Amino acid sequence: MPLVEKPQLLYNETSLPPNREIFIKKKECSFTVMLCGSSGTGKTTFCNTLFSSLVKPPKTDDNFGKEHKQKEVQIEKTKAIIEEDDFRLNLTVLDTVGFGDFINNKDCWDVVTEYLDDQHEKYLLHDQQSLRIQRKDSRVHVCLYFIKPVSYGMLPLDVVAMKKLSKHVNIIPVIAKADSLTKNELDSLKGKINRILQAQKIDLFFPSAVYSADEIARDLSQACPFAIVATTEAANRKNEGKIGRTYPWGMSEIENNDHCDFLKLKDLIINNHMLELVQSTEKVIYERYRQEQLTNRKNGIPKLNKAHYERLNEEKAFIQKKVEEMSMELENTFKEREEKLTVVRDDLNEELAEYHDKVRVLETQLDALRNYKGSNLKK
Ligand SMILES: Nc1nc2c(ncn2[C@@H]2O[C@H](COP(=O)(O)OP(=O)(O)O)[C@@H](O)[C@H]2O)c(=O)[nH]1
Ligand SMILES: [Mg+2]
Repeated sequence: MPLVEKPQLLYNETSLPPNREIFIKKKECSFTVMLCGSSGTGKTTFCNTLFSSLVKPPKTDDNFGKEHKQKEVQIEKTKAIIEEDDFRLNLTVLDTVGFGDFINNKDCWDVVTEYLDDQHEKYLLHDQQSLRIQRKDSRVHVCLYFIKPVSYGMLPLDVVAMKKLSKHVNIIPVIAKADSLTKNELDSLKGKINRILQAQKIDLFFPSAVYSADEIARDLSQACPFAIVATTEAANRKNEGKIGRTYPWGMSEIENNDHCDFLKLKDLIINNHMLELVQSTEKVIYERYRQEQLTNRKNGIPKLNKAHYERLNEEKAFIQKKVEEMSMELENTFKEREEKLTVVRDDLNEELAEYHDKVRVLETQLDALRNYKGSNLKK
Protein backbone atom coordinates (compact mmCIF):
# COMPACT_ATOMS: atom_id res chain seq x y z
CA MET A 1 0.00 0.00 0.00
CA PRO A 2 1.52 3.32 -1.01
CA LEU A 3 2.15 5.86 1.75
CA VAL A 4 2.53 9.41 0.54
CA GLU A 5 4.11 11.26 3.42
CA LYS A 6 3.52 14.97 3.08
CA PRO A 7 2.27 14.78 -0.54
CA GLN A 8 3.25 17.51 -2.92
CA LEU A 9 1.00 20.55 -2.51
CA LEU A 10 -1.02 21.54 -5.54
CA TYR A 11 -1.62 25.12 -4.43
CA ASN A 12 0.19 26.68 -1.55
CA GLU A 13 -2.23 25.64 1.14
CA THR A 14 -3.67 22.39 2.51
CA SER A 15 -7.27 21.62 3.25
CA LEU A 16 -7.32 20.62 6.86
CA PRO A 17 -10.44 21.30 8.92
CA PRO A 18 -10.38 24.80 10.43
CA ASN A 19 -12.36 23.53 13.43
CA ARG A 20 -9.64 21.00 14.12
CA GLU A 21 -8.88 22.35 17.60
CA ILE A 22 -12.34 21.15 18.70
CA PHE A 23 -11.97 18.11 16.52
CA ILE A 24 -9.14 16.51 18.36
CA LYS A 25 -7.06 17.65 21.25
CA LYS A 26 -4.12 15.40 20.52
CA LYS A 27 -3.25 17.32 17.34
CA GLU A 28 -3.67 14.28 15.15
CA CYS A 29 -6.60 12.52 13.58
CA SER A 30 -7.30 9.68 11.19
CA PHE A 31 -9.85 9.93 8.45
CA THR A 32 -10.76 7.32 5.88
CA VAL A 33 -12.61 8.18 2.71
CA MET A 34 -13.81 5.74 0.08
CA LEU A 35 -14.31 6.69 -3.56
CA CYS A 36 -16.83 4.49 -5.29
CA GLY A 37 -17.75 4.68 -8.96
CA SER A 38 -16.67 3.37 -12.31
CA SER A 39 -13.30 4.15 -13.89
CA GLY A 40 -12.93 7.52 -15.50
CA THR A 41 -15.55 9.29 -13.38
CA GLY A 42 -12.77 11.47 -11.93
CA LYS A 43 -12.31 9.88 -8.49
CA THR A 44 -8.53 10.30 -8.36
CA THR A 45 -8.67 13.84 -9.69
CA PHE A 46 -11.35 14.81 -7.18
CA CYS A 47 -9.46 13.33 -4.23
CA ASN A 48 -6.34 15.30 -5.12
CA THR A 49 -8.38 18.47 -5.63
CA LEU A 50 -10.20 18.02 -2.32
CA PHE A 51 -7.06 17.61 -0.26
CA SER A 52 -5.13 20.10 -2.43
CA SER A 53 -2.32 17.57 -2.63
CA LEU A 54 -1.19 14.77 -4.90
CA VAL A 55 -2.55 12.10 -2.56
CA LYS A 56 -3.27 9.58 -5.30
CA PRO A 57 -1.02 9.39 -8.35
CA PRO A 58 -2.97 10.30 -11.49
CA LYS A 59 -3.20 7.81 -14.38
CA THR A 60 -0.11 7.55 -16.52
CA ASP A 61 0.45 5.76 -19.81
CA ASP A 62 2.01 2.88 -17.79
CA ASN A 63 -0.89 2.24 -15.42
CA PHE A 64 -3.68 3.23 -17.85
CA GLY A 65 -6.36 0.57 -18.11
CA LYS A 66 -4.82 -1.66 -15.41
CA GLU A 67 -8.21 -1.85 -13.65
CA HIS A 68 -9.68 -3.61 -16.67
CA LYS A 69 -7.27 -6.53 -16.36
CA GLN A 70 -8.71 -7.62 -13.01
CA LYS A 71 -11.53 -10.10 -12.73
CA GLU A 72 -13.03 -8.62 -9.59
CA VAL A 73 -13.39 -5.23 -7.91
CA GLN A 74 -10.24 -4.39 -5.94
CA ILE A 75 -9.99 -2.05 -2.96
CA GLU A 76 -6.89 0.06 -3.50
CA LYS A 77 -5.61 1.78 -0.39
CA THR A 78 -3.49 4.94 -0.36
CA LYS A 79 -2.29 6.56 2.81
CA ALA A 80 -1.16 10.15 3.12
CA ILE A 81 -0.05 12.33 5.97
CA ILE A 82 -1.17 15.90 5.51
CA GLU A 83 0.29 18.43 7.93
CA GLU A 84 -0.57 22.03 8.55
CA ASP A 85 0.87 24.07 11.44
CA ASP A 86 0.69 21.71 14.37
CA PHE A 87 -2.06 19.50 13.02
CA ARG A 88 -1.57 16.19 11.32
CA LEU A 89 -4.20 14.33 9.32
CA ASN A 90 -3.62 10.62 8.73
CA LEU A 91 -5.64 10.26 5.61
CA THR A 92 -6.58 6.94 4.02
CA VAL A 93 -8.15 6.95 0.59
CA LEU A 94 -9.81 3.79 -0.70
CA ASP A 95 -10.49 3.43 -4.38
CA THR A 96 -12.87 0.77 -5.69
CA VAL A 97 -10.91 -0.19 -8.79
CA GLY A 98 -13.04 -1.91 -11.45
CA PHE A 99 -16.38 -1.07 -9.79
CA GLY A 100 -19.10 -1.10 -12.47
CA ASP A 101 -16.55 -1.66 -15.25
CA PHE A 102 -17.45 -5.24 -16.13
CA ILE A 103 -20.03 -6.44 -18.65
CA ASN A 104 -21.81 -8.22 -15.83
CA ASN A 105 -21.70 -6.06 -12.71
CA LYS A 106 -24.00 -8.26 -10.66
CA ASP A 107 -23.00 -8.24 -6.99
CA CYS A 108 -19.94 -6.03 -7.64
CA TRP A 109 -20.83 -4.13 -4.46
CA ASP A 110 -20.29 -7.32 -2.42
CA VAL A 111 -16.50 -6.81 -2.36
CA VAL A 112 -17.03 -3.27 -1.07
CA THR A 113 -19.62 -4.11 1.61
CA GLU A 114 -17.46 -7.08 2.65
CA TYR A 115 -14.46 -4.77 3.04
CA LEU A 116 -16.49 -2.25 5.06
CA ASP A 117 -17.80 -4.97 7.38
CA ASP A 118 -14.32 -6.46 7.77
CA GLN A 119 -13.09 -3.14 9.15
CA HIS A 120 -16.00 -3.04 11.64
CA GLU A 121 -15.21 -6.63 12.56
CA LYS A 122 -11.52 -5.82 13.20
CA TYR A 123 -12.56 -2.94 15.42
CA LEU A 124 -15.08 -5.13 17.24
CA LEU A 125 -12.39 -7.74 17.94
CA HIS A 126 -10.00 -5.04 19.22
CA ASP A 127 -12.86 -3.66 21.31
CA GLN A 128 -13.20 -6.98 23.10
CA GLN A 129 -9.50 -7.11 24.04
CA SER A 130 -8.24 -6.09 27.46
CA LEU A 131 -5.84 -3.41 26.15
CA ARG A 132 -8.08 -1.25 24.05
CA ILE A 133 -5.55 1.55 23.75
CA GLN A 134 -3.70 -0.42 21.11
CA ARG A 135 -6.73 -0.90 18.90
CA LYS A 136 -6.42 0.15 15.30
CA ASP A 137 -9.30 1.85 13.59
CA SER A 138 -9.57 1.23 9.87
CA ARG A 139 -13.31 1.89 9.63
CA VAL A 140 -14.42 3.97 6.66
CA HIS A 141 -15.91 7.33 7.63
CA VAL A 142 -17.43 8.37 4.34
CA CYS A 143 -18.07 6.92 0.90
CA LEU A 144 -18.40 9.31 -2.02
CA TYR A 145 -20.49 7.64 -4.70
CA PHE A 146 -19.66 9.00 -8.17
CA ILE A 147 -22.63 9.21 -10.53
CA LYS A 148 -21.90 9.75 -14.22
CA PRO A 149 -23.16 13.07 -15.65
CA VAL A 150 -25.81 11.54 -17.90
CA SER A 151 -29.23 13.05 -18.48
CA TYR A 152 -31.26 9.89 -17.71
CA GLY A 153 -30.40 9.95 -14.01
CA MET A 154 -28.82 6.89 -12.51
CA LEU A 155 -28.06 3.40 -13.70
CA PRO A 156 -29.87 0.57 -11.88
CA LEU A 157 -26.39 -0.46 -10.66
CA ASP A 158 -25.99 2.93 -8.92
CA VAL A 159 -29.36 2.59 -7.19
CA VAL A 160 -28.78 -0.95 -5.95
CA ALA A 161 -25.15 -0.32 -4.98
CA MET A 162 -25.99 2.84 -3.04
CA LYS A 163 -28.83 1.08 -1.25
CA LYS A 164 -26.51 -1.75 -0.22
CA LEU A 165 -23.58 0.49 0.73
CA SER A 166 -25.72 2.89 2.77
CA LYS A 167 -26.20 0.17 5.38
CA HIS A 168 -22.43 -0.10 5.92
CA VAL A 169 -21.05 3.44 5.58
CA ASN A 170 -22.01 7.15 5.49
CA ILE A 171 -22.78 7.68 1.84
CA ILE A 172 -22.73 10.95 -0.10
CA PRO A 173 -23.70 10.92 -3.80
CA VAL A 174 -21.79 13.19 -6.17
CA ILE A 175 -22.41 14.04 -9.82
CA ALA A 176 -19.01 13.71 -11.44
CA LYS A 177 -17.66 16.06 -14.13
CA ALA A 178 -20.50 18.55 -13.69
CA ASP A 179 -18.80 20.85 -16.20
CA SER A 180 -20.09 18.57 -18.95
CA LEU A 181 -23.70 19.59 -18.22
CA THR A 182 -25.49 22.89 -18.63
CA LYS A 183 -27.14 24.51 -15.60
CA ASN A 184 -30.61 23.33 -16.70
CA GLU A 185 -29.40 19.80 -17.39
CA LEU A 186 -27.71 19.71 -13.99
CA ASP A 187 -30.84 20.91 -12.16
CA SER A 188 -32.99 18.38 -13.98
CA LEU A 189 -30.47 15.58 -13.26
CA LYS A 190 -30.36 16.51 -9.57
CA GLY A 191 -34.16 16.42 -9.45
CA LYS A 192 -34.25 12.98 -11.10
CA ILE A 193 -31.58 11.57 -8.79
CA ASN A 194 -33.30 12.95 -5.68
CA ARG A 195 -36.63 11.48 -6.74
CA ILE A 196 -35.02 8.05 -7.28
CA LEU A 197 -33.14 8.25 -3.96
CA GLN A 198 -36.34 9.14 -2.09
CA ALA A 199 -38.47 6.53 -3.85
CA GLN A 200 -35.88 3.85 -3.12
CA LYS A 201 -35.56 5.06 0.51
CA ILE A 202 -31.77 5.22 0.30
CA ASP A 203 -30.32 6.32 3.59
CA LEU A 204 -27.77 9.06 2.82
CA PHE A 205 -25.58 11.11 5.11
CA PHE A 206 -27.07 14.53 5.77
CA PRO A 207 -25.28 17.09 7.97
CA SER A 208 -26.97 18.02 11.20
CA ALA A 209 -27.21 21.55 12.57
CA VAL A 210 -25.22 20.53 15.66
CA TYR A 211 -21.91 20.82 13.81
CA SER A 212 -22.60 23.97 11.80
CA ALA A 213 -25.14 26.75 11.67
CA ASP A 214 -28.71 25.78 10.85
CA GLU A 215 -28.73 27.46 7.43
CA ILE A 216 -25.35 26.03 6.45
CA ALA A 217 -26.52 22.51 7.28
CA ARG A 218 -29.76 23.10 5.35
CA ASP A 219 -27.88 24.58 2.40
CA LEU A 220 -25.52 21.58 2.34
CA SER A 221 -28.42 19.12 2.55
CA GLN A 222 -30.21 20.87 -0.31
CA ALA A 223 -27.10 20.70 -2.52
CA CYS A 224 -27.15 16.88 -2.45
CA PRO A 225 -26.24 15.19 -4.83
CA PHE A 226 -23.18 17.41 -5.06
CA ALA A 227 -22.18 18.44 -8.55
CA ILE A 228 -18.39 18.49 -8.70
CA VAL A 229 -15.66 19.67 -11.02
CA ALA A 230 -12.05 18.74 -10.38
CA THR A 231 -8.61 19.17 -11.89
CA THR A 232 -5.05 18.42 -10.92
CA GLU A 233 -3.25 20.03 -13.78
CA ALA A 234 -1.27 22.83 -12.22
CA ALA A 235 -1.60 24.93 -15.36
CA ASN A 236 -5.38 24.87 -15.07
CA ARG A 237 -5.40 25.64 -11.42
CA LYS A 238 -4.37 29.21 -10.87
CA ASN A 239 -5.80 31.55 -13.42
CA GLU A 240 -6.04 34.98 -11.92
CA GLY A 241 -6.43 33.36 -8.51
CA LYS A 242 -9.12 30.98 -9.77
CA ILE A 243 -8.99 27.22 -9.83
CA GLY A 244 -10.81 25.40 -12.58
CA ARG A 245 -10.90 23.68 -15.91
CA THR A 246 -10.16 26.03 -18.72
CA TYR A 247 -11.87 25.82 -22.08
CA PRO A 248 -11.46 27.95 -25.22
CA TRP A 249 -14.75 29.67 -24.32
CA GLY A 250 -14.11 30.17 -20.62
CA MET A 251 -13.45 28.47 -17.33
CA SER A 252 -15.42 26.09 -15.16
CA GLU A 253 -14.45 27.33 -11.73
CA ILE A 254 -14.13 24.75 -9.03
CA GLU A 255 -14.49 27.14 -6.13
CA ASN A 256 -17.50 28.99 -7.50
CA ASN A 257 -20.90 27.98 -6.12
CA ASP A 258 -22.57 29.08 -9.36
CA HIS A 259 -20.49 26.57 -11.33
CA CYS A 260 -20.48 23.54 -9.04
CA ASP A 261 -20.91 22.35 -5.44
CA PHE A 262 -17.22 21.60 -4.80
CA LEU A 263 -16.93 24.14 -1.97
CA LYS A 264 -20.11 22.85 -0.33
CA LEU A 265 -18.84 19.28 -0.47
CA LYS A 266 -15.48 20.38 0.90
CA ASP A 267 -17.35 22.18 3.69
CA LEU A 268 -19.25 19.02 4.41
CA ILE A 269 -16.34 16.59 4.42
CA ILE A 270 -13.47 18.67 5.70
CA ASN A 271 -14.39 22.04 7.10
CA ASN A 272 -17.47 21.50 9.23
CA HIS A 273 -18.61 17.93 9.33
CA MET A 274 -15.53 15.70 9.41
CA LEU A 275 -16.10 15.16 13.13
CA GLU A 276 -19.77 14.38 12.48
CA LEU A 277 -18.80 11.79 9.86
CA VAL A 278 -16.39 10.15 12.33
CA GLN A 279 -18.99 10.18 15.12
CA SER A 280 -21.80 8.95 12.88
CA THR A 281 -19.58 6.02 11.83
CA GLU A 282 -18.97 5.22 15.50
CA LYS A 283 -22.43 5.82 16.91
CA VAL A 284 -24.74 4.76 14.12
CA ILE A 285 -23.02 2.51 11.63
CA TYR A 286 -20.56 0.63 13.84
CA GLU A 287 -23.11 0.40 16.66
CA ARG A 288 -25.66 -1.14 14.28
CA TYR A 289 -23.03 -3.66 13.08
CA ARG A 290 -21.98 -4.45 16.67
CA GLN A 291 -25.55 -5.05 17.86
CA GLU A 292 -26.40 -7.15 14.81
CA GLN A 293 -23.31 -9.32 15.21
CA LEU A 294 -23.55 -9.74 18.95
CA THR A 295 -27.24 -10.70 18.82
CA ASN A 296 -26.90 -13.09 15.90
CA ARG A 297 -23.55 -14.69 16.71
CA LYS A 298 -22.41 -16.90 19.52
CA ASN A 299 -19.49 -15.65 21.57
CA GLY A 300 -16.09 -16.49 20.07
CA ILE A 301 -17.47 -17.51 16.68
CA PRO A 302 -15.87 -15.48 13.89
CA LYS A 303 -17.94 -13.59 11.35
CA LEU A 304 -18.69 -15.49 8.19
CA ASN A 305 -17.32 -13.58 5.26
CA LYS A 306 -17.80 -14.00 1.54
CA ALA A 307 -14.95 -16.53 1.31
CA HIS A 308 -16.65 -18.64 4.00
CA TYR A 309 -20.00 -18.36 2.27
CA GLU A 310 -18.41 -19.29 -1.02
CA ARG A 311 -16.70 -22.31 0.57
CA LEU A 312 -19.95 -23.36 2.25
CA ASN A 313 -21.82 -22.92 -1.03
CA GLU A 314 -19.17 -24.91 -2.87
CA GLU A 315 -19.41 -27.70 -0.30
CA LYS A 316 -23.21 -27.61 -0.50
CA ALA A 317 -23.08 -27.78 -4.31
CA PHE A 318 -20.55 -30.68 -4.12
CA ILE A 319 -22.77 -32.64 -1.70
CA GLN A 320 -25.85 -31.94 -3.80
CA LYS A 321 -24.05 -33.17 -6.92
CA LYS A 322 -22.90 -36.31 -5.08
CA VAL A 323 -26.43 -37.03 -3.84
CA GLU A 324 -27.81 -36.52 -7.36
CA GLU A 325 -25.12 -38.84 -8.82
CA MET A 326 -25.83 -41.53 -6.19
CA SER A 327 -29.60 -41.38 -6.72
CA MET A 328 -29.04 -41.58 -10.51
CA GLU A 329 -26.78 -44.60 -10.00
CA LEU A 330 -29.33 -46.28 -7.73
CA GLU A 331 -32.11 -45.57 -10.21
CA ASN A 332 -30.03 -47.08 -13.04
CA THR A 333 -29.24 -50.19 -10.98
CA PHE A 334 -32.95 -50.58 -10.15
CA LYS A 335 -33.85 -50.20 -13.79
CA GLU A 336 -31.24 -52.78 -14.87
CA ARG A 337 -32.43 -55.26 -12.22
CA GLU A 338 -36.06 -54.66 -13.14
CA GLU A 339 -35.25 -55.28 -16.79
CA LYS A 340 -33.34 -58.51 -15.92
CA LEU A 341 -36.16 -59.71 -13.66
CA THR A 342 -38.73 -58.99 -16.38
CA VAL A 343 -36.69 -61.08 -18.83
CA VAL A 344 -36.45 -63.95 -16.28
CA ARG A 345 -40.19 -63.62 -15.52
CA ASP A 346 -41.07 -63.72 -19.23
CA ASP A 347 -38.79 -66.77 -19.75
CA LEU A 348 -40.41 -68.54 -16.80
CA ASN A 349 -43.90 -67.63 -18.04
CA GLU A 350 -43.01 -69.05 -21.47
CA GLU A 351 -41.64 -72.20 -19.84
CA LEU A 352 -44.78 -72.44 -17.73
CA ALA A 353 -46.96 -72.07 -20.81
CA GLU A 354 -44.96 -74.87 -22.49
CA TYR A 355 -45.46 -77.10 -19.45
CA HIS A 356 -49.16 -76.28 -19.45
CA ASP A 357 -49.33 -77.32 -23.12
CA LYS A 358 -47.44 -80.53 -22.35
CA VAL A 359 -49.77 -81.25 -19.39
CA ARG A 360 -52.76 -80.60 -21.62
CA VAL A 361 -51.39 -83.02 -24.30
CA LEU A 362 -50.66 -85.63 -21.64
CA GLU A 363 -54.12 -85.20 -20.15
CA THR A 364 -55.74 -85.70 -23.59
CA GLN A 365 -53.53 -88.77 -24.11
CA LEU A 366 -54.54 -90.02 -20.65
CA ASP A 367 -58.22 -89.44 -21.40
CA ALA A 368 -57.85 -91.25 -24.71
CA LEU A 369 -56.14 -94.17 -22.94
CA ARG A 370 -58.85 -94.28 -20.29
CA ASN A 371 -61.59 -94.30 -22.96
CA TYR A 372 -59.76 -97.07 -24.89
CA LYS A 373 -59.35 -99.15 -21.71
CA GLY A 374 -63.07 -98.66 -20.79
CA SER A 375 -64.33 -99.75 -24.22
CA ASN A 376 -62.04 -102.87 -24.21
CA LEU A 377 -63.25 -103.94 -20.76
CA LYS A 378 -66.96 -103.79 -21.90
CA LYS A 379 -66.18 -106.15 -24.73
N1 LIG B 1 -14.44 17.48 -17.71
C1 LIG B 1 -13.98 16.96 -16.58
N2 LIG B 1 -13.03 16.00 -16.61
C2 LIG B 1 -12.57 15.51 -15.44
C3 LIG B 1 -13.05 15.95 -14.19
N3 LIG B 1 -12.42 15.25 -13.21
C4 LIG B 1 -11.58 14.42 -13.82
N4 LIG B 1 -11.64 14.57 -15.16
C5 LIG B 1 -10.88 13.86 -16.18
O1 LIG B 1 -11.40 12.52 -16.28
C6 LIG B 1 -10.33 11.60 -16.58
C7 LIG B 1 -10.34 10.46 -15.57
O2 LIG B 1 -10.08 10.96 -14.30
P1 LIG B 1 -9.56 10.05 -13.10
O3 LIG B 1 -9.47 10.92 -11.91
O4 LIG B 1 -8.34 9.28 -13.48
O5 LIG B 1 -10.78 9.02 -12.97
P2 LIG B 1 -10.87 7.70 -12.06
O6 LIG B 1 -10.61 6.54 -12.97
O7 LIG B 1 -12.31 7.68 -11.59
O8 LIG B 1 -9.89 7.83 -10.95
C8 LIG B 1 -9.04 12.42 -16.53
O9 LIG B 1 -8.68 12.73 -17.84
C9 LIG B 1 -9.43 13.70 -15.78
O10 LIG B 1 -8.68 14.83 -16.18
C10 LIG B 1 -14.07 16.97 -14.19
O11 LIG B 1 -14.54 17.41 -13.15
N5 LIG B 1 -14.49 17.42 -15.40
MG1 LIG C 1 -8.43 6.53 -10.29
